[in-house]
Amino acid sequence: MQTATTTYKNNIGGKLTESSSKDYFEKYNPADKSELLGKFPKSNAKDLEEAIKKAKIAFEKWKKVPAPKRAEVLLKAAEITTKEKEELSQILTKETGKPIVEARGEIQEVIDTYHFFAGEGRRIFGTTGQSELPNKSVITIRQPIGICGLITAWNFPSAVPSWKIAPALLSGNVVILKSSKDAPLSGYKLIENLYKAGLPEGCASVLFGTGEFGDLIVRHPETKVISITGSVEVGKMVYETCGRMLKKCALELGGKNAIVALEDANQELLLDGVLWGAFGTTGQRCTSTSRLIIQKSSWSNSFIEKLATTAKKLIVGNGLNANTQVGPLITEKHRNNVHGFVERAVKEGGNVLTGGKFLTGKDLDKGWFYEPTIISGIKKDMELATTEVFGPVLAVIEVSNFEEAIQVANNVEYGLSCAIYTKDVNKAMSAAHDFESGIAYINAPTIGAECGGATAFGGWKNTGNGSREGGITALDTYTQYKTIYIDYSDRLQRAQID
Ligand code: UN1
Repeated sequence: MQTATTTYKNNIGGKLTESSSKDYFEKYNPADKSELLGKFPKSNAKDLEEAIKKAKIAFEKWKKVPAPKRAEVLLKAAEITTKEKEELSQILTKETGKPIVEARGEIQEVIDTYHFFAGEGRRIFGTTGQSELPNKSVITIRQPIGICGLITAWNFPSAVPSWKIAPALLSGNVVILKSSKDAPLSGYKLIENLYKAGLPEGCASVLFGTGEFGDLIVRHPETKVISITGSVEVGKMVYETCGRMLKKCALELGGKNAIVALEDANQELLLDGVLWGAFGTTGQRCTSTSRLIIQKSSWSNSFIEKLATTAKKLIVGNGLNANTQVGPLITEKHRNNVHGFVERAVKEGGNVLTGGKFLTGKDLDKGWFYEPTIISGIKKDMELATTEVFGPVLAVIEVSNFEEAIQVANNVEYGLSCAIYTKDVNKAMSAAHDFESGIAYINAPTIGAECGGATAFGGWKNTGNGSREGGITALDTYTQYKTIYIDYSDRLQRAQID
């Protein structure tokens, strides 16, 4: 059946506006490459100028709205998202290929993020200090910064933009989102729902395009904060530009995350954890488990065999089928990239225990499906042990003891998420402290970060530049401090002199 294709427009400050480029790109379903999901504008510099103009005007008003009032928009948006959860999840599955249960999880993450930051509207705490002088007070408050340029990836096109949008708006900023060209509709829906929730005109825009367009946002002198989720390579370029412009910048980049399995691990728990960590979201999370660092033991060989036979049974297919466990890769190009890693790993001496091939067959021919892949015999310095694949490929690295396991886990340029499976509390806590990563898990895989007060999402080393998302520390990206001195002595008091 032929259905009419929707041609989407830029949403500039709440108004659907045709791009002055009059040019469009097409977005297809990765599980069914014949299904065109929509045409999206190739936004250009003129569109950005328009969004900036509206954002500047909106900022002057929005920053003066009390934070608890700003929070009400997020609460309302959470309510709307809850009502539309199923529809938004279906869109997400069609755009990214992720299984529908995972899509529902991601939309829930948007709702949770809105709830959490709405609560922060009653806090956004600063600090109070003690003056050195009598009859004088000192307080430090947080204030918004201005227009925030938000650039996000296709793998979490709803949740990750919400991690940026919610704290940015809540603290009084205005935002311009570039939705990823490989998953543009989810970001479009996020902005649409914020306006349905009562966001004033101009406070948010969504534009579309490639990295080149993203670069225009980064370089624009009126964007005062840049937050980007993407590759290390792109992150370095963005950081350089922001550095030259002294612009605030938050980077959330790649990962090469490891599960360390010690000889006393609960094997059943480990099996489930590794499968979920490595093949959930088809390995396309920056937190995906891409290395299993396993201590040689009486059971390690049989465990690795069992892991491979269980991975082979995972149901790969269209994420809209309720029984699908693993979806497709996002594009043909990405599938070729992933396969390239496998081929090179084999050349370097890796043994493919399962997978390593494109999946073919009736429905599988329709999309970019790839077999869940496990490769053993990987040594700590090989490409597959050190470079992010962003696909369903798990490298198995055998080690002799706990110390070696930690060394191998840390032997990468990235530092996002590491996990340890053990019943020994001393080793578990030592590992959690010694992992060079922003997130550590004990007896749980490397994926599935939550949002809320105690949580902070972000990485060490080349995974980022110290900023955090998802929890209260996200406010550090979107606020600047001001220290206010109140002198009620009615006389000149000279600090450090009188
Ligand atoms: C990402 O892949 O960019 O912790 C984010 C997780 C998810 C978020 C992943 N909540 O796995």
